[in-house]
Amino acid sequence: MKRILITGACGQIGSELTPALRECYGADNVIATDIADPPACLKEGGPFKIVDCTDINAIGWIVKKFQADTICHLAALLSAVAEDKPNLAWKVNMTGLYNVLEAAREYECSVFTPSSIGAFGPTTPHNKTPQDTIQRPTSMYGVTKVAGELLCDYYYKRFGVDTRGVRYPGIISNETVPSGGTTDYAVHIYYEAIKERKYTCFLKKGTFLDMMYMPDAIKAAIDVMEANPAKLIHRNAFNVTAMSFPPEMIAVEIKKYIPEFTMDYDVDPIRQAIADSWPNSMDDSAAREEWGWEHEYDLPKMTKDMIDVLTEKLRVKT
Ligand code: AKB
Repeated sequence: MKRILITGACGQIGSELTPALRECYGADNVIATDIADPPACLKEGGPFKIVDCTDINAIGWIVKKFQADTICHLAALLSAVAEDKPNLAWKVNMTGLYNVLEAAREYECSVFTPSSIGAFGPTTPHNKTPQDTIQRPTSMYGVTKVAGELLCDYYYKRFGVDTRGVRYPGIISNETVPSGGTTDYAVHIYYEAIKERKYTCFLKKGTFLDMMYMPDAIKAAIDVMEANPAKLIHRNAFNVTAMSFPPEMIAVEIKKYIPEFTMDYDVDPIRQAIADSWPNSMDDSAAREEWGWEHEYDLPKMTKDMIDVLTEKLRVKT
């Protein structure tokens, strides 16, 4: 039976991965942690503790006290905010991961931690980006993601810690709005389309990026953690993707449900430069071959679901 500790549980992924793990493994076996106060559903759905992963003693203490055997380490700063606050990004993304790996080594836990398309850079092949390829990112976020991938490989090889991970693309979801990321526009656009019938995009037309709907992102995390280790050639940082599109393609899909929707552009040079350095589309065949990764949602199916869910949710709120 697993005893899972989650860091960054109040973030975009954590707020949906936590209930999914509680459903799979039992609410009492999954402790959510964050530095932020949790929403009621996280607090009431199972154990919750305020824990700062940059504090090595706090992480070690909670792992020991909860008798965790698995850590899902999600606490991290996203790309745009990391560019704005590189010192803090290093502290949260690198010190936080190091502390988690040390606790995992001491208390014999396995670790799932996500990497990102941000681990690639301008010299990486942009189309069908291979699993193993050039990784010379030019953002602080990317630097921490590549270093994190390597650190996880190191802890596996050197200390036998069962580390696993995926390189997530932009994740689109309707529970918690992401902030500080480059792919956030692909979430904001749905909220604004429903509320305002218009959206101003901070990335320019033609900017292709890999994306994934949250239910697939949750499935990827659980499937890679459950994968048969004997079949894994890679361990950390599997490319996983579900779709690739530029902003104008989401707008076309949204217009099928909201015909009066319009989009214009006010490009943010920082986020545009980050997006331009990332792949247009990744090759995720290693994940498909080694642990049977399969996505369910493409752009039309996701758009229908996002519009249905958010129409209901935003109506309730107003
Ligand atoms: C970001 O935009 O920073 C993240 C990511 C792709 O890692 N969503």
